Amino acid sequence: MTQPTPVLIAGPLLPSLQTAVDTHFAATHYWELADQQAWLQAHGASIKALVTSGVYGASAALLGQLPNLEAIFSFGVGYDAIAVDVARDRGIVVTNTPQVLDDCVADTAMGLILDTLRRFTEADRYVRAGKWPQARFPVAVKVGGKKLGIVGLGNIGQAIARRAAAFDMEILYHNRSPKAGVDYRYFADLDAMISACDVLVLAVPGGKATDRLIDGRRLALLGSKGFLINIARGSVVDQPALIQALQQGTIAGAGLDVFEAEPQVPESLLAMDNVVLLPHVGSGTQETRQAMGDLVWKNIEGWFYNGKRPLTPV
Ligand code: 8YV
Repeated sequence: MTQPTPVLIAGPLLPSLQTAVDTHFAATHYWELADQQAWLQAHGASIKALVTSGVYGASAALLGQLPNLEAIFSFGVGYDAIAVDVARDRGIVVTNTPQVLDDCVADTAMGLILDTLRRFTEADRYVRAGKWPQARFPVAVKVGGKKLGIVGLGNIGQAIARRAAAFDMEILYHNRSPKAGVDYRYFADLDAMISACDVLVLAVPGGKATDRLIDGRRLALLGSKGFLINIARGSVVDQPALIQALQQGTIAGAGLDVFEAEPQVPESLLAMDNVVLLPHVGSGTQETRQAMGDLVWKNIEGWFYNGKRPLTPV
């Protein structure tokens, strides 16, 4: 009988995925190891695959201690936390979970747009605090008719555009090149789009190419009536500059599902009423997380049981 293949699991997975990996492989739970360094020195060379997520990632340092790694299977679409350059150089395949989460992430973006402009969460706090009998809650900002500027019109960006169009928003977008088959207004120049829009939504991948793309100067272009929505990565925004812009009224408000150093959210943001803060729940529904887990498993199957043919390599 052949021995099960040794794999490393970076952190706790969706239970059904974890059970599948534990059942079919000789799986080591990295997060449960008392001495990770000692374990890597003794056993790192035996590991053929790493199962991880967009959150746990796979650092260059970790990959350096897995010299015979063949594949990295990640739960999540974003792979900015995975050292893909190192993987490419070594011929290690990396897979992610595209498309299956587009709808839920776009729903989250739309929810943040509605909540941030209409101040629903703030209004909920107002009712709970018993303030309604004393005074009416102040009026908010209408969503319909506003210009939505989408940075990154990939699958998620397009799903956001479709939803926002149904709310009668006018769609503008900035992308490396115009998208075929859409009639939204294209801006080659990001600054020009930010100056033209009322609500700026970030739907680009994280990583070096987009690091602090939205800085203090660009927030000033968004303007005192403008709103920022981020469902991409905290790294895309200069967070201290955002906090300053919110404090000084340089922009009107923000809806954030992602932060610079998750799960830490600065006190200054917690103290503000004109921000809606979510704990990175963009893809977080039972259905979508199951679909993501199923896709991770299909990639594992494709690699190990179907001639090294993963379904969704990056
Ligand atoms: C997380 C995400 O990866 O897909 C992504 O890129 O940001 C999320 O779906 C997920 O929460 C991982 O646990």
